[in-house]
Amino acid sequence: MAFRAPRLLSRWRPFARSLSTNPFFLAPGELVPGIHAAEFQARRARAFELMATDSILILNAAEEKYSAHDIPYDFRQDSQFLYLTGLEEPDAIAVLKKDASDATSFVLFVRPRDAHSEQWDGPRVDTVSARSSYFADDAYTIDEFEGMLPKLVAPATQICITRAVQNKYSNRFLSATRPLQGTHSIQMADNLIDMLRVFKSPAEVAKMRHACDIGAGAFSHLMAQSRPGQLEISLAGTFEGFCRRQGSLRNSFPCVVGAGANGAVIHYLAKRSVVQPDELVLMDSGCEVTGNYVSDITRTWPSTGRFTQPQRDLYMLILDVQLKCLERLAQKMTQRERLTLDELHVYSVGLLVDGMQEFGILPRHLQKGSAALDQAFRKYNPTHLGHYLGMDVHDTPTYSRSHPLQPGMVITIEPGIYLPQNDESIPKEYRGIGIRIEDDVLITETGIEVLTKAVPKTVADLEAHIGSQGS
Ligand SMILES: [Mn+2]
Repeated sequence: MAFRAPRLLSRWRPFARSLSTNPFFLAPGELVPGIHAAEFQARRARAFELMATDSILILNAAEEKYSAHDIPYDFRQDSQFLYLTGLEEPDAIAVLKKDASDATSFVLFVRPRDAHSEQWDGPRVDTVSARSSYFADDAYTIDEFEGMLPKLVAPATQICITRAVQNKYSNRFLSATRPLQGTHSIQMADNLIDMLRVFKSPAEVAKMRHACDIGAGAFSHLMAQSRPGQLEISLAGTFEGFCRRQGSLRNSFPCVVGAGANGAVIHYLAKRSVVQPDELVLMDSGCEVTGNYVSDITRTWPSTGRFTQPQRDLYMLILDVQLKCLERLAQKMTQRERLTLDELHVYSVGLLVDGMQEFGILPRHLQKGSAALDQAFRKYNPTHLGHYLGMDVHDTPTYSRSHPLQPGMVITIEPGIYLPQNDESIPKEYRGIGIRIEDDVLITETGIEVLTKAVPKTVADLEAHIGSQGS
């Protein structure tokens, strides 16, 4: 079935929300809005199935980080920890234990109650609620972890841990596990959890849809107000303000907003320039809703709402490649045929290379499929077509992109081109142009659903939409 380009909304629609609805409201039994404690229990049951007999899996909560004395960064829970526990507190450790007879238990270590700290920072989950609300079989305070760990481990127990952000583990965890390093093998088990996380449950799909709806609404909103003379950082601010108003907790990553040649810098975070007339603006941003679920969207548009000819040439190429990739994906998924992200990437590179040779950006004499042509291409696009998306932006990184795509997965499709201003080997009119178009796509039982389709991307829709609302 051919992919039908979605009808695009010319104006963003605010989400209807009465004063009584709060996106942070927890229904009885939920640990994260929309996700019941029983779902976390079911996830642990699946993790136990994948774990070896006589093994334990130790999960560390994220640590609180500070930007200056006494000034904390916004706390974001470690996604592996959150996925299996539902607990959004720092200073916690979860242990999933499967003993030699395959009996399983879930042990939580949480912060001790502390009236002084709780007066400053709010109430804590204690060992009682760890059992009653989080369904821990056993619960202790975090300072009991070092003493308890040897009791959870038999001589032959396989110890599994997960990656820490920037490989930084807490001193408590390091000193508790150090004595075991001589006697036990310690394995990284992220692949085990990634294997589960890559498939989204219905509750998770609803969270992904929520993050994508808010992100898409924010893009449509800020693009309608976009005009030359704006600071790059102001577009980021408009995005963030819209998302916070809709109940998004934070960005999924710092906004990338690049005007003109800044757009050719793939992860341009500086945002220190002013948008000039006849420049393209490349914006890559996403938001996060409760439970760590994120969106990741990129659009590129002309600052005045009108493309120059060279801009239009390249924009049409990238748009065409993006639509063809979506169409191929839809076809394969509808027919239940095998397709991987890597295969779709290779397909997109073929199309991009053809177009870039046509425009004289890549040497026309280089043979299709040759190493020289591939190398030349990578100079202007070193990125992959897409990645898995979920509780992290570059989600489930241990789950290979050579696995077939299946229902329940969410991926990005984001072809691009990045032509440096100072590269004299490319035609002058194309120098300093950066373009990427990125949508988030859910694989369904019957095909695909583009979760971010409400954001304009065709030339006609962009021309009608950019600057259509004053700010
Ligand atoms: Mn992306």
